Amino acid sequence: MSAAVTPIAAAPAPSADPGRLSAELSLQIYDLMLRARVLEERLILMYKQGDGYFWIGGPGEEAFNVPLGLLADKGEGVDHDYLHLHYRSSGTLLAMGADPVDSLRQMKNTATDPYSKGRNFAGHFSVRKWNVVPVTSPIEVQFAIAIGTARAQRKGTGARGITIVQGGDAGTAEGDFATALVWSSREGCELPLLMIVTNNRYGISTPYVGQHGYQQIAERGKAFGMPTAIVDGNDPAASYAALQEAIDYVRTERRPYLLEAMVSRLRGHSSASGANPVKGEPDCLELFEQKLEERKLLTRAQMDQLRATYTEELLEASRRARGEPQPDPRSVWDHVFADRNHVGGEA
Ligand SMILES: Cc1ncc(C[n+]2csc(CCOP(=O)(O)OP(=O)(O)O)c2C)c(N)n1
Repeated sequence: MSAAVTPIAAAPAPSADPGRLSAELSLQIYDLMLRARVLEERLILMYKQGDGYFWIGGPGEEAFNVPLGLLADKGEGVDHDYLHLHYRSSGTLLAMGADPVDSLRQMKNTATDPYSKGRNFAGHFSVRKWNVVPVTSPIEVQFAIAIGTARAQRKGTGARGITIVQGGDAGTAEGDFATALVWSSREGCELPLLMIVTNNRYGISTPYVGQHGYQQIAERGKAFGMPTAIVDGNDPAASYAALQEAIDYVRTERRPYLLEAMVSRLRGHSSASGANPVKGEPDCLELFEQKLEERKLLTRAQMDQLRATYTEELLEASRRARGEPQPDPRSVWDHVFADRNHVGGEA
């Protein structure tokens, strides 16, 4: 028996006037964007000074990732949102209330790193009490993993939370992305899954045009009957509005939604490509600062002062992190599934 095909939902257009954020929300978002940027700058410096082995992170994604962290319903279990994030999600974590010092600990691989106990590299968050599922280094696998939590929250289960999964544009070429499109949209089994693609138009050094035969990744959602939207991820007001609309839809309808945010990559791919400032990319922080000045919400001097304060605080914190202990070698088998008796560890 052939099932009726659900008509393709009209894509909610990015709002022509994404709305001005209130003064209070503007200042809150700015503060978090600035703190996220200064954190990434400190992490890069730590890497360059030999206090870490690798850097990857989110300079250029703050205007989108901070609103995401503010809008997600934070908590543990199916009644709250599950977040399967990307390795560029520092702004989201800070907006959820993470302590930036914990990112410094992860960079220094200290035993005090709460995300991986000194075992993973920068940006690989994991927070059980907030449903932040461990960030993976293999790209895009989070899109297949997210199906699991979304199924636990599907219509009929009574769960109130939704599942949010985020990855980059190049990763969508992996089968995991198609898997998420298929599994989330099956008629009668739709999943409350918000799929987010933060499109910086590069996969390491592969340009977008060299990999995709379509203009926008969001277009792929239309074939699966789900609403799609494209947003300027360098604009926090537009991002906040687009995320609010997408999250409200998934939460209420318990069906999937594909949101593509156009973002910048301000320090290149990672430390592997130097992590140096990149010219010619719009900088969301600078653009937002101009708006705040125009609206007379902050002066240039106040913003400079705030930046200097956060920079100093994180310099101090990085010195403290440097003195914290490294993991005890005997803990190497903790938190892994492997049975130490079968892999040659101490009995
Ligand atoms: C399965 C897999 N293949 C290849 C890699 C190597 N790799 C790491 S990041 C990356 C590019 C990812 O680009 P994109 O998905 O656009 O995300 P971005 O890093 O640009 O945010 C690649 C190919 C990997 N980590 N995992």
